[in-house]
Amino acid sequence: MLEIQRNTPQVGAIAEGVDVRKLDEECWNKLYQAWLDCNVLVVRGQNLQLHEFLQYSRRFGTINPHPSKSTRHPDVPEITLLGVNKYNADGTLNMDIYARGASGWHTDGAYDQIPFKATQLYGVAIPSRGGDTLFASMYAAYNALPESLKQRIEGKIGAYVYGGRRKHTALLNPEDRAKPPVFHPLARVHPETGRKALYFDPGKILRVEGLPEDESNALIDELAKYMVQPESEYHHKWKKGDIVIWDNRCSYHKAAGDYPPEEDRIHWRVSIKEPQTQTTH
Ligand SMILES: O=C(O)CCC(=O)C(=O)O
Ligand SMILES: [Fe+2]
Repeated sequence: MLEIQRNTPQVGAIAEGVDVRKLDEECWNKLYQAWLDCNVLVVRGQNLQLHEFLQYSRRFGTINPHPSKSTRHPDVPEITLLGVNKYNADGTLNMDIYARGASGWHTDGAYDQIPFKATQLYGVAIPSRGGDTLFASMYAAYNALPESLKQRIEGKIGAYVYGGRRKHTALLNPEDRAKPPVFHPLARVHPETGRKALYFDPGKILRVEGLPEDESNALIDELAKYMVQPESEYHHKWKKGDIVIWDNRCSYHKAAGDYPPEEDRIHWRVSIKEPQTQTTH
């Protein structure tokens, strides 16, 4: 029987006692609502083939192949493989693969005009220690801003590219590295919950539109201090067979990136967007 435990007051719901291949409508509605309420939904104990993971993922929206072509599954481009091909030809650790998602708190897909609604991971191989995924709430970040800062960002637009100010594009093919920026408001109302969130990503933002460069950088640094509110954090400790989905419209995340490199840590990942007709930005 489906049991959902809400993990912290703000982020993380853990569901057990359900097989996502055989969900009735009532269970699905409960899972989806828990996800909207808690930003991150964990479903434990699954045993899935690739096509079953894709089928379940499509219930959340449209799956888009990730722009990092070299890390796509060779036969199924909608699936990104995390933690595969971790070693370079000379035997050194490829940090772009090993520490993917670990360089800072972020939200996925801000470099797209329609950013990712959700990212969903399925745990295929889990190391004996380390390798957690950390989450925090963008609603809590917005609520924690002083009133003056809320007013300063109201109506302000951020410009984003994949590599951000550091131009970190190692996982992109050369022909995909020079895309023009896209634009998103810094304070964003979630299209399904109606709650306001601080939407920005220090690793992908280029500038805040309409500000001189030094002021833009100073504002980005100031906002970054509020991204992670301690009471809104959830640290997920992976078990094989876990599915974890996070809402990129209202949560930040980061890989801990601290597992023994000689051990496998492998996930299947899908990037999910809102169907075009539902977008509000
Ligand atoms: O591997 C992880 O724990 C998360 C990595 C990440 O940032 C992502 O998949 O978007
Ligand atoms: Fe990420």
